[in-house]
Amino acid sequence: MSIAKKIELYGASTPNVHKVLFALEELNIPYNFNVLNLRNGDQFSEEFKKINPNSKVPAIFDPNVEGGLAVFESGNILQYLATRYGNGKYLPNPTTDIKGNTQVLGWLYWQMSGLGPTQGNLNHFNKYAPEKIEYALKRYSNELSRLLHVLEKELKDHTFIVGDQYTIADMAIYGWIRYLYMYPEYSSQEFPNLFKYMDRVRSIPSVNKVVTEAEEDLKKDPQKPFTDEERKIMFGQNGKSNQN
Ligand SMILES: N[C@@H](CCC(=O)N[C@@H](CS)C(=O)NCC(=O)O)C(=O)O
Repeated sequence: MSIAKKIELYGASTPNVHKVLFALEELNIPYNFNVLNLRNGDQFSEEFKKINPNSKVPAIFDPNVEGGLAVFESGNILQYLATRYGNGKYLPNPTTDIKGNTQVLGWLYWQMSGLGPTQGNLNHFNKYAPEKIEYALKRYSNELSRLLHVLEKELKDHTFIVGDQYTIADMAIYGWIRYLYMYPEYSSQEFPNLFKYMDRVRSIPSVNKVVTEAEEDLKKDPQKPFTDEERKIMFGQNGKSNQN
Protein backbone atom coordinates (compact mmCIF):
# COMPACT_ATOMS: atom_id res chain seq x y z
CA MET A 1 0.00 0.00 0.00
CA SER A 2 1.46 3.40 -0.93
CA ILE A 3 1.78 5.89 1.88
CA ALA A 4 1.06 9.43 0.75
CA LYS A 5 1.54 11.29 4.02
CA LYS A 6 4.07 10.76 6.78
CA ILE A 7 2.98 9.05 9.96
CA GLU A 8 3.52 11.16 13.06
CA LEU A 9 5.31 9.23 15.81
CA TYR A 10 5.30 10.65 19.34
CA GLY A 11 7.98 9.32 21.64
CA ALA A 12 11.36 9.45 23.27
CA SER A 13 14.35 7.10 23.28
CA THR A 14 12.71 4.30 25.30
CA PRO A 15 12.20 0.56 24.72
CA ASN A 16 8.51 0.79 23.84
CA VAL A 17 9.24 3.54 21.31
CA HIS A 18 12.18 1.63 19.80
CA LYS A 19 9.75 -1.22 19.07
CA VAL A 20 7.70 1.09 16.84
CA LEU A 21 10.82 2.54 15.20
CA PHE A 22 11.88 -1.02 14.30
CA ALA A 23 8.56 -1.46 12.47
CA LEU A 24 8.55 1.92 10.74
CA GLU A 25 12.10 1.38 9.47
CA GLU A 26 11.61 -2.26 8.47
CA LEU A 27 8.41 -1.45 6.59
CA ASN A 28 9.92 1.66 4.98
CA ILE A 29 7.10 3.85 6.25
CA PRO A 30 7.80 7.58 6.06
CA TYR A 31 7.44 9.24 9.46
CA ASN A 32 8.16 12.32 11.57
CA PHE A 33 9.54 11.66 15.04
CA ASN A 34 8.00 14.15 17.49
CA VAL A 35 10.19 13.93 20.60
CA LEU A 36 8.41 14.46 23.93
CA ASN A 37 10.29 15.53 27.03
CA LEU A 38 8.90 12.98 29.50
CA ARG A 39 10.75 14.48 32.47
CA ASN A 40 9.01 17.80 31.84
CA GLY A 41 5.62 16.09 31.56
CA ASP A 42 4.94 16.74 27.84
CA GLN A 43 2.96 13.47 27.87
CA PHE A 44 0.33 15.05 30.14
CA SER A 45 -0.45 17.99 27.81
CA GLU A 46 -4.05 18.26 26.59
CA GLU A 47 -2.74 18.23 23.03
CA PHE A 48 -0.94 14.90 23.48
CA LYS A 49 -3.88 13.37 25.33
CA LYS A 50 -5.88 13.72 22.08
CA ILE A 51 -3.39 11.24 20.57
CA ASN A 52 -3.02 9.04 23.67
CA PRO A 53 -5.53 9.50 26.50
CA ASN A 54 -3.21 7.36 28.67
CA SER A 55 -0.33 9.91 28.51
CA LYS A 56 2.38 7.41 27.56
CA VAL A 57 4.66 6.97 24.60
CA PRO A 58 4.71 5.66 21.94
CA ALA A 59 1.66 6.87 20.05
CA ILE A 60 1.18 7.51 16.35
CA PHE A 61 -1.17 9.51 14.17
CA ASP A 62 -1.81 8.19 10.69
CA PRO A 63 -3.15 10.94 8.39
CA ASN A 64 -3.62 8.42 5.56
CA VAL A 65 -6.80 7.05 7.10
CA GLU A 66 -9.93 9.07 6.37
CA GLY A 67 -10.33 11.60 9.17
CA GLY A 68 -6.90 10.56 10.56
CA LEU A 69 -6.31 7.81 13.10
CA ALA A 70 -4.55 8.02 16.47
CA VAL A 71 -3.13 4.71 17.72
CA PHE A 72 -1.70 4.10 21.20
CA GLU A 73 -0.14 1.13 23.07
CA SER A 74 3.04 -0.14 21.41
CA GLY A 75 1.67 -3.65 20.77
CA ASN A 76 -1.41 -2.21 19.11
CA ILE A 77 0.75 0.12 17.01
CA LEU A 78 2.90 -2.81 15.81
CA GLN A 79 -0.22 -4.80 15.00
CA TYR A 80 -1.75 -1.83 13.17
CA LEU A 81 1.36 -1.06 11.09
CA ALA A 82 1.90 -4.72 10.16
CA THR A 83 -1.77 -5.19 9.27
CA ARG A 84 -2.14 -2.05 7.20
CA TYR A 85 1.30 -1.72 5.62
CA GLY A 86 3.07 -5.08 6.07
CA ASN A 87 1.45 -7.34 3.43
CA GLY A 88 1.16 -10.20 5.90
CA LYS A 89 4.95 -10.55 6.22
CA TYR A 90 5.43 -9.43 9.83
CA LEU A 91 2.00 -10.56 11.05
CA PRO A 92 0.36 -13.35 9.04
CA ASN A 93 -3.11 -12.58 7.76
CA PRO A 94 -5.70 -14.40 9.94
CA THR A 95 -7.89 -15.35 6.98
CA THR A 96 -5.08 -17.21 5.19
CA ASP A 97 -2.87 -18.26 8.14
CA ILE A 98 -4.81 -18.33 11.39
CA LYS A 99 -2.10 -20.40 13.08
CA GLY A 100 0.75 -18.03 12.26
CA ASN A 101 -1.34 -14.97 13.10
CA THR A 102 -2.35 -16.33 16.50
CA GLN A 103 1.19 -17.46 17.37
CA VAL A 104 2.68 -14.04 16.57
CA LEU A 105 -0.02 -12.25 18.56
CA GLY A 106 0.50 -14.70 21.44
CA TRP A 107 4.15 -13.71 21.74
CA LEU A 108 3.33 -10.04 21.21
CA TYR A 109 0.85 -10.10 24.10
CA TRP A 110 3.33 -12.11 26.18
CA GLN A 111 5.83 -9.30 25.74
CA MET A 112 3.26 -6.60 26.45
CA SER A 113 1.84 -8.18 29.58
CA GLY A 114 4.85 -10.08 30.94
CA LEU A 115 8.34 -9.24 29.76
CA GLY A 116 7.88 -5.46 29.38
CA PRO A 117 6.19 -4.75 32.74
CA THR A 118 8.56 -7.13 34.58
CA GLN A 119 11.69 -5.58 33.13
CA GLY A 120 10.21 -2.10 33.60
CA ASN A 121 9.48 -2.75 37.27
CA LEU A 122 12.88 -4.33 37.89
CA ASN A 123 14.49 -1.33 36.27
CA HIS A 124 12.41 1.04 38.38
CA PHE A 125 13.29 -0.60 41.70
CA ASN A 126 16.90 -1.01 40.67
CA LYS A 127 17.60 2.44 39.22
CA TYR A 128 14.95 4.89 40.35
CA ALA A 129 13.52 3.83 43.72
CA PRO A 130 14.93 6.10 46.44
CA GLU A 131 15.72 3.08 48.63
CA LYS A 132 16.68 -0.54 47.81
CA ILE A 133 13.68 -2.76 48.51
CA GLU A 134 15.05 -6.31 48.52
CA TYR A 135 11.64 -7.96 48.23
CA ALA A 136 10.71 -6.01 45.06
CA LEU A 137 14.13 -6.57 43.50
CA LYS A 138 13.96 -10.31 44.17
CA ARG A 139 10.38 -10.63 43.00
CA TYR A 140 11.03 -8.95 39.63
CA SER A 141 14.45 -10.49 39.01
CA ASN A 142 13.03 -13.98 39.67
CA GLU A 143 10.14 -13.35 37.31
CA LEU A 144 12.47 -11.92 34.65
CA SER A 145 14.71 -14.99 34.96
CA ARG A 146 11.66 -17.22 34.53
CA LEU A 147 10.51 -15.33 31.43
CA LEU A 148 14.01 -15.43 29.90
CA HIS A 149 14.09 -19.20 30.40
CA VAL A 150 10.79 -19.40 28.52
CA LEU A 151 12.43 -17.54 25.62
CA GLU A 152 15.61 -19.61 25.85
CA LYS A 153 13.67 -22.84 25.49
CA GLU A 154 11.50 -21.52 22.68
CA LEU A 155 14.49 -20.27 20.66
CA LYS A 156 16.26 -23.62 20.78
CA ASP A 157 14.77 -24.85 17.53
CA HIS A 158 14.05 -21.74 15.51
CA THR A 159 15.59 -18.55 14.23
CA PHE A 160 12.95 -16.11 15.44
CA ILE A 161 10.32 -16.39 18.13
CA VAL A 162 7.75 -17.80 15.69
CA GLY A 163 9.62 -19.98 13.16
CA ASP A 164 12.06 -18.52 10.68
CA GLN A 165 10.37 -15.23 9.89
CA TYR A 166 11.17 -11.98 11.73
CA THR A 167 7.81 -10.62 12.96
CA ILE A 168 6.33 -7.88 15.13
CA ALA A 169 6.71 -10.25 18.12
CA ASP A 170 10.51 -10.13 17.67
CA MET A 171 10.38 -6.33 17.36
CA ALA A 172 8.52 -6.18 20.68
CA ILE A 173 10.75 -8.68 22.49
CA TYR A 174 14.06 -7.30 21.24
CA GLY A 175 13.01 -3.75 22.17
CA TRP A 176 13.28 -4.88 25.79
CA ILE A 177 15.82 -7.69 25.97
CA ARG A 178 18.51 -5.62 24.33
CA TYR A 179 18.75 -3.89 27.74
CA LEU A 180 19.87 -7.12 29.44
CA TYR A 181 23.45 -5.82 29.31
CA MET A 182 22.42 -3.78 32.37
CA TYR A 183 22.02 -7.03 34.33
CA PRO A 184 25.18 -9.18 34.09
CA GLU A 185 23.51 -11.92 36.14
CA TYR A 186 21.63 -12.95 32.97
CA SER A 187 24.59 -14.34 31.05
CA SER A 188 25.20 -15.98 27.67
CA GLN A 189 26.31 -19.11 29.57
CA GLU A 190 22.88 -19.45 31.10
CA PHE A 191 20.98 -18.22 28.00
CA PRO A 192 23.04 -19.23 24.92
CA ASN A 193 20.09 -19.35 22.47
CA LEU A 194 18.77 -16.03 23.68
CA PHE A 195 22.11 -14.26 23.28
CA LYS A 196 22.54 -15.67 19.75
CA TYR A 197 19.02 -14.47 18.98
CA MET A 198 19.85 -10.99 20.25
CA ASP A 199 22.85 -10.83 17.88
CA ARG A 200 20.69 -12.11 15.03
CA VAL A 201 17.99 -9.48 15.55
CA ARG A 202 20.54 -6.71 16.06
CA SER A 203 22.13 -7.55 12.70
CA ILE A 204 18.88 -6.82 10.81
CA PRO A 205 19.70 -3.48 9.08
CA SER A 206 16.53 -1.66 10.24
CA VAL A 207 17.12 -2.75 13.85
CA ASN A 208 20.80 -1.91 13.71
CA LYS A 209 19.98 1.59 12.41
CA VAL A 210 17.56 2.34 15.27
CA VAL A 211 19.78 0.89 18.01
CA THR A 212 22.96 2.54 16.70
CA GLU A 213 21.20 5.92 16.66
CA ALA A 214 19.86 5.35 20.19
CA GLU A 215 23.34 4.38 21.42
CA GLU A 216 24.92 7.44 19.80
CA ASP A 217 22.26 9.75 21.27
CA LEU A 218 22.89 8.28 24.72
CA LYS A 219 26.64 8.80 24.36
CA LYS A 220 26.10 12.46 23.35
CA ASP A 221 23.54 13.06 26.08
CA PRO A 222 23.95 10.54 28.95
CA GLN A 223 21.01 10.10 31.32
CA LYS A 224 21.23 12.44 34.29
CA PRO A 225 19.76 11.63 37.71
CA PHE A 226 16.19 12.89 38.17
CA THR A 227 15.59 16.17 39.95
CA ASP A 228 12.87 16.14 42.65
CA GLU A 229 10.50 17.92 40.25
CA GLU A 230 11.13 15.37 37.47
CA ARG A 231 10.66 12.52 39.94
CA LYS A 232 7.27 13.97 40.90
CA ILE A 233 6.23 14.24 37.26
CA MET A 234 7.46 10.75 36.29
CA PHE A 235 6.59 8.71 39.37
CA GLY A 236 4.17 10.75 41.45
CA GLN A 237 1.07 10.72 39.23
CA ASN A 238 -2.07 9.28 40.80
CA GLY A 239 -4.73 10.49 38.36
CA LYS A 240 -6.32 12.80 40.92
CA SER A 241 -4.91 16.18 39.86
CA ASN A 242 -5.90 18.17 36.78
CA GLN A 243 -2.48 17.44 35.38
CA ASN A 244 -3.20 13.85 34.39
N1 LIG B 1 1.92 -0.36 27.64
C1 LIG B 1 2.43 0.88 27.13
C2 LIG B 1 3.52 1.39 28.04
C3 LIG B 1 4.01 2.73 27.59
C4 LIG B 1 5.03 3.31 28.57
O1 LIG B 1 5.04 2.97 29.77
N2 LIG B 1 5.82 4.24 28.07
C5 LIG B 1 6.81 4.90 28.88
C6 LIG B 1 8.11 5.00 28.10
S1 LIG B 1 8.69 3.38 27.64
C7 LIG B 1 6.32 6.32 29.20
O2 LIG B 1 5.56 6.89 28.45
N3 LIG B 1 6.77 6.87 30.32
C8 LIG B 1 6.42 8.19 30.74
C9 LIG B 1 5.47 8.19 31.92
O3 LIG B 1 5.20 7.10 32.46
O4 LIG B 1 5.01 9.27 32.29
C10 LIG B 1 2.96 0.66 25.70
O5 LIG B 1 3.53 -0.41 25.47
O6 LIG B 1 2.79 1.55 24.86
